[in-house]
Amino acid sequence: QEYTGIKMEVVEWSPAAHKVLENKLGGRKVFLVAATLRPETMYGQTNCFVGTAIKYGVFAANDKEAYVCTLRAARNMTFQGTFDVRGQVNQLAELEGTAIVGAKIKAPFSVYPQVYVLPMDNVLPTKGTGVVTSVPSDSPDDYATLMDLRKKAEYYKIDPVWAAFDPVPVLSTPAYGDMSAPALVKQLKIVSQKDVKQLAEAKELAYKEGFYNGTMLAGEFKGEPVQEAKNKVRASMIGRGVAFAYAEPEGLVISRSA
Ligand code: ZZB
Repeated sequence: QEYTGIKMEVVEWSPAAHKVLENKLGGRKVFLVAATLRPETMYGQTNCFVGTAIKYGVFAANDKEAYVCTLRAARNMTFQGTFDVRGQVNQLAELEGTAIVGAKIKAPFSVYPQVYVLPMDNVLPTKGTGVVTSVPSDSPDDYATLMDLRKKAEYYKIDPVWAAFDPVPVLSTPAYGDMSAPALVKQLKIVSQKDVKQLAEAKELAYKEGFYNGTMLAGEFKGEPVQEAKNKVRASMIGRGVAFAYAEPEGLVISRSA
């Protein structure tokens, strides 16, 4: 599975995370790394998700940068030229998902330059980096979760301000219009992130329609078919240093929809 690792620089930590990280970073900038298969949708990021029951590490990439992801992902990265020392993990600190929630981060290429980290029930610790960037216009899971969080901010222990960025159109498809996720959530009568079965189906439909029939509505490659824009956006992000290739070894990929 070839993902794109999106580097979301932390601008402001929650007080809990700040306390844990004090004196541990050696002056490094810290980035949450989100693994995505849809780089062309990054224009529509409204937030980022972590799992509240997941433990994350802060790993030194080099003298200037550190990445937040699962230990499992960091181990994979050590063999992919992501860190300056090959085969070796240099963990600077450990953070609970709950401590990362509320952090303010940069969302590269998004129409919203800075967004917040929110909790999601269905983040798998065994897939990608354990950090998921959220595009509620085109990911049914992200849309359903964002709506849950808005409806029950107190229950999810979030400040409503963190979930206030609205979905924006990124690509259009003949079947689902300008925003496939809300269209599919409605069509399949999905009411919350707990509807995992229907969400898996919605994801499949959104993927296929977006990839084969989608046209870009935002960004550098506006007007181009998604099939062509996908790798161009990826290359553009990598070229600007806001993303890198991240692969998952075959056979170890556990899909959320499996
Ligand atoms: C942004 C995005 C925009 C995504 C979209 C999807 C969509 P798959 O096909 O099952 O491998 N993801 C990544 N890591 C995790 C994780 N640990 N737990 C839960 N979800 C995760 O799914 C790959 C996608 O699942 C990734 O691409 C990421 O969300 C999420 F418009 O990144 B995506 C129709 C989907 N649209």
